[in-house]
Amino acid sequence: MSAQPVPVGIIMGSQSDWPTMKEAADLLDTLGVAHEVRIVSAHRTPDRLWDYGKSAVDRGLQVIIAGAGGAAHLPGMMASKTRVPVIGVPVQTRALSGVDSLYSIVQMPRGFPVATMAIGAAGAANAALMAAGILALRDPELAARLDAWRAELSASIPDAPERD
Ligand code: RP5
Repeated sequence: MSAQPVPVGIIMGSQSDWPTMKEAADLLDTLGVAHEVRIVSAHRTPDRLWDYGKSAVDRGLQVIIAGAGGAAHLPGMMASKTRVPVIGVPVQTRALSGVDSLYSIVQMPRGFPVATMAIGAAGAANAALMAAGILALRDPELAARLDAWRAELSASIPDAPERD
């Protein structure tokens, strides 16, 4: 019997992106969504990027979360290589606070979209939630887990702020 394909690929340009992208991996773990994690750099490992994108459909990937910082070409290049939806996470940089990453990812030409999240950890977590929402369209059990996660978050928000 062949193993179930892993539906979500989390890729990042560098080991230094991991503290940010871990937010996505942890949230997918919480929601029970199987995923793989790889370092794939648009600039340092372009052949790896090409192979990953070329094989994504055949391997059964349904969503790719791609995080990169600075001249963040990884999500866009991945979107050019596969029709699997790509969710881009701009990693916060020291020099320009991640605005460079955001602009590199968000401003795609017509025809090759990248669903671009917020800069940094919140963006990585939201990428996981977006991926889960896409998969939940055809997975009622995941849909229930995602609804429960959202309800729990809402319930944790107090009605009024604590006043000093
Ligand atoms: C990008 O360059 C990576 O995505 C990372 O955010 C940034 C810096 O990489 P390192 O120099 O820390 O490896 O490709």
